[in-house]
Amino acid sequence: MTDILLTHGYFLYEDEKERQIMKPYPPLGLLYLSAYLRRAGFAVELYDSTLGSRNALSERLTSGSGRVLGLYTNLMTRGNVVDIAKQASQLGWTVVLGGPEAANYPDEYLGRGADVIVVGEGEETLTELLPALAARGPNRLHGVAGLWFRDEDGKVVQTPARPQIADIDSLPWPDRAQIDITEYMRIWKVHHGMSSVNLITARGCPYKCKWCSHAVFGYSHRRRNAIHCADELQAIHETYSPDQVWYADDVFTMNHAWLYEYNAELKRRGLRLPFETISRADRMMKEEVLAALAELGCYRIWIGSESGSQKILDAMQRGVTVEQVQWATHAAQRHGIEVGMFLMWGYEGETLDDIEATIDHVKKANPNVFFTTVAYPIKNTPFFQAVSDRVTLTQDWERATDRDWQIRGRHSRAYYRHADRWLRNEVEAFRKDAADPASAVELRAAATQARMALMATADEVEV
Ligand code: B12
Ligand code: SF4
Repeated sequence: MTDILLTHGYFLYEDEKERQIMKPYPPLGLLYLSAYLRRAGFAVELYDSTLGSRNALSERLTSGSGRVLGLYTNLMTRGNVVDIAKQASQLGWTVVLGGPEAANYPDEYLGRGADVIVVGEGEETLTELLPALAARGPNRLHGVAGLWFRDEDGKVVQTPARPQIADIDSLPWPDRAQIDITEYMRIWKVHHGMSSVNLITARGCPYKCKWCSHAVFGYSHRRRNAIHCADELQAIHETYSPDQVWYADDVFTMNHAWLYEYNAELKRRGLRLPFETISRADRMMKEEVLAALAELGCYRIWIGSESGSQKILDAMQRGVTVEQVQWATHAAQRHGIEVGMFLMWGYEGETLDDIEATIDHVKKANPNVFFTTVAYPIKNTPFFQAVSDRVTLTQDWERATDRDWQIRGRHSRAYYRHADRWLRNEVEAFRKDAADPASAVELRAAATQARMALMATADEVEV
């Protein structure tokens, strides 16, 4: 009999936006758990909802023959997780939640089908929790660290925090054999002409950007041994032969000595797989780092640029300067690496001047691609704490996400849509200036119009 059925609440085929993008990746957290629990002797089943369907999962839950359901949660999948947890609970499953979202809302989830919430890394906690559940049920778990649960009187209890896994090299690699990696690769190939597989070389980030969730790994940064990472990459190459990989680390270039060692090891093996990854500009401020990235096969790096206003970057506690982002962008491009940039509108204190500074910054940096988002306060982040007395949800908690918080006094979503149009037209005009001056004039007119529309909505604020 299965000791635990692991799954999550994300279904690619329900996600219209992602169906346009079609760059799905396997759920690494669940794959890590599966590998660890199997090694410890547990019978683990994994249902990968990304490529599955609600009906198939529902049938699996109905067919019984399981005892414990483990669900990964993040802020986007709340509604689905609640539906699955409620159904499973009614069918007699003990429902355990983990991942970055559940521990932010213990009362809410425990009141909606969940029996236990695991805080932080799941490997060691589940290894202790599964036998404890079998022996004592879900209401007498006081001795197991890293949990939220309800005791026999219905009181919500939090057990002491579990220390983080000190040696992450002791962990087995993600259990990729349990899911259909080739289907992910097929989807990639059909839509992008290249197949891709993900892996991570470190856990956690020590930086303190105020809007970023550190719910799982805290402020630790634990890096895997470069040789072990090279072994995993080689195994991925030999087993699946993807055209590229994605290092899903928080900050891939955090440790330069590690980067050079990894590069040397891959060179020694003659292994070079093109890849995309994410980093911070201040960790890319050396030509050698960019040269190593290029040698390793990095063809695109994503930088969290967030704002072109130093005042806003400082308010975010980002620890980066506007000039660093511009330098790192140009330097990466010089080394043949494309730059993708993430930008954020509407952070606390942002004024029209700051928006203008951001537009000016994107023109100066001129990344190959950029995405914008309106800042949203994730529960238990310093940003959330700062605005917590001004936030409201206009929908039921279980149908909303942390992206739906309205912040009293902040500009409307329409205002930021105009900011976006202004930015895109202005940057496009700047790019066309020399080659196609006529379209640059048109784009600039559209930018001016967007700016005026933004000014016209300046008094509309969230309530
Ligand atoms: C890669 C990544 C993505 C990829 C995901 C693709 C994929 N399938 O891998 C993409 C780019 C698509 C993505 C998108 C988004 N992401 Co993202 N992402 C990450 C990132 C950088 C790494 C994820 C990862 O692989 N981690 C490594 C594994 C080992 O860790 P893990 O998954 O947390 O698993 C461990 C524990 O959580 C726990 N655990 C996990 N599952 C379970 C289940 C059970 C039962 C138990 C007991 C324990 C448990 O044990 C695991 C092993 O220790 C994380 C940050 C991070 N470092 O984790 C952000 C992160 C998860 N993303 C985040 C966000 C906000 C998003 C978006 C909402 C962004 C957006 N605005 O659109 C979207 C949501 C997408 C969606 N529809 O679900 C936030 C989540 C915050 C929150 N409270 O939910 C994070 C934490 C970033 C941050 N620091 O703020 N993301
Ligand atoms: S945004 Fe990036 S650099 Fe900042 S704390 Fe989060 S993971 Fe670290």
